[in-house]
Amino acid sequence: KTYEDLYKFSVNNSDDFWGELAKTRLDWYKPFSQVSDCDMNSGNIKWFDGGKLNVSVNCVDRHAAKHPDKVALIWEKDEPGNTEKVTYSQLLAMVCKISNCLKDSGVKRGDRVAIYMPVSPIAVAAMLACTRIGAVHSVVFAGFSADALAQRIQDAGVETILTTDQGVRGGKVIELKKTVDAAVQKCPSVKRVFVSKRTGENAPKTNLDIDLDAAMKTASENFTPEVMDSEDLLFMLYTSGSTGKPKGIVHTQAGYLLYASMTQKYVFDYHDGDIFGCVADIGWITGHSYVVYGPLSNGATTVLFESIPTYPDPGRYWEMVERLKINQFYGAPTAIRLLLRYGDSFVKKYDRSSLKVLGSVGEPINHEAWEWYHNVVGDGKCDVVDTWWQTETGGIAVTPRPSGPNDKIIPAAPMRAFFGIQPAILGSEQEDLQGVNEGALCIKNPWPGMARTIYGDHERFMDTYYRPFPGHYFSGDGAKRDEEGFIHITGRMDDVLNISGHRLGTAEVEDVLDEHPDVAEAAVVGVPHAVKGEEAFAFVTVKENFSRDHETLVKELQGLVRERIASFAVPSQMLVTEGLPKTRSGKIMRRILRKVAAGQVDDLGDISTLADPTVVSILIRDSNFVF
Ligand code: 6R9
Repeated sequence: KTYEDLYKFSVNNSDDFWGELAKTRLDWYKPFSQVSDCDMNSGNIKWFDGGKLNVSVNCVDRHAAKHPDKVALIWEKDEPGNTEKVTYSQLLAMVCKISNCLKDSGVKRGDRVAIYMPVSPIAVAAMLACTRIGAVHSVVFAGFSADALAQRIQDAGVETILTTDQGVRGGKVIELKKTVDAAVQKCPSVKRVFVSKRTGENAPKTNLDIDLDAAMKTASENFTPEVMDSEDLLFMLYTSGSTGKPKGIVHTQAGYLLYASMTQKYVFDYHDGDIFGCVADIGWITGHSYVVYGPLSNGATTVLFESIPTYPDPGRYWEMVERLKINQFYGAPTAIRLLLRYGDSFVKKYDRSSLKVLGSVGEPINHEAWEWYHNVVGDGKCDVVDTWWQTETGGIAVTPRPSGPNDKIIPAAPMRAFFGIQPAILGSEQEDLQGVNEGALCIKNPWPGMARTIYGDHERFMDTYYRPFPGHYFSGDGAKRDEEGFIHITGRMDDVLNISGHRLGTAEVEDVLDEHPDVAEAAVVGVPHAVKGEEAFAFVTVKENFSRDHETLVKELQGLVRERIASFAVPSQMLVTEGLPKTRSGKIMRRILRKVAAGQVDDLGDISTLADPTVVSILIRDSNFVF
């Protein structure tokens, strides 16, 4: 059968397709009674109902039984060449030990557990231990501030946190335990903080601390896995939306795992024995699906990259590719754009002949970066797969591969739907646009990896994803279809920025800026940036009695954003002005602000609907004083 036949079968006979795969690719305690039971109008979604399984068994035990000495994890620590390997049998022992520690301290099935750790075997084992005991993990990126961590702890009612004393990235120490302690101050729900050693420097201690390494030393290497239902919660992961409050996206056991497993294998043409190198942080969905669950469910060797692309120099990725003989490399366009600026020599001095597939994820990849990735990094020999997907889709949804062996790949577009996915481009009248067209990127049919809800807020889930285009999942992205039917992504349609692949709601930053006692109103827009893709540009108006200098205020505001959210969220430019452009109904006209931010003040477009057109000349005058 051809690829086209198989794709058609997967969408026309979805239950047969996914049912057969679930039976053969996952290990079950009890078979499921129904493949899918999904209603995209009510948002009630069930896959493999009635089935019972355990995710850690599927990711570890079954491989440890077959090939105990196969390497599961290669930890590429911050210092280059400093790797640690963990075999499947060692990983199983670690997972069981942590499971025992969690259970002994009172963590139960269904409890939410926060993980605030660097990319490391202990973090992966902690995630898997949660799945083994049936707890729901919420991994929080270890670059988020104490306030951002506290917000996520409170929203999920977290009682248990796992962290390390410190982290190290690019040679710099990150005070993880200190940050956790500051967050816990605001979170009375927290009962215990497990701390593992990363640097061994003197991290602060509190009476909630449990020394994880010491507890693991005496813990048993056996732990009977909890028998989970297919639709029990597996994990939640916070991501930004268009309001100030991040959303706890919920994924469940069987559907998510099968989808991560299938996409890891077929998008990257993964074969037994390959070394899979996804350089994402485990704090993002890419780390969940393609550092942890996808590769491990397939019994692969997966690389855990703790460092940054330019440490100790811009050859880091390729030196690592040579040394670890990586076969599939999966990274972000922002890193590719950064590295190409340093020229080809940092790439060419390393042997990259092991590489077969190069993946891109997180944001649109521009043509220059795509060509460089293909021609220089891959020597023109590797497939470059620009993969489009989201925290909400669980795994890759639109991607050039899999496809027929002679099917072409065009630069800088995700092109084709993955098996079982029927993308649709919808217009402003909610019509399904056919042929060459541009509109809202939706998915018409349910798939196993789709998110089930927003933790504690199913109404927001429905409002965001299912009500804008009834009967469809709405991604929030725009897309166009070309003459050959291939899909291109045009970018977000909502107020969500993408800064170096990090999703950030403009409203999140505005909320923080508004908190400052001198700020009357704030509006944040995105401006294009050559390396980061986008940057945040903030406009603020001050209260009437404000008389201090603007530069000091801007510094204070930047500090506030760093403290409340994270460094990547700090607006790179700010303008303190006297008024924001608004419509008569009081809506801020972001379109105008985007133009001012981009320096295109001669081309503001239609300003006839402004309540007070004089604001525009004030903005233009003030735009000479951007900090
Ligand atoms: C996996 C991940 C999702 C948003 C998504 C879109 C953007 C991701 C992309 C892409 C163009 C690609 N995005 N991949 N845009 N081309 N190949 O990144 O998840 O952090 O939830 O971000 O990222 O805008 O809606 P997440």
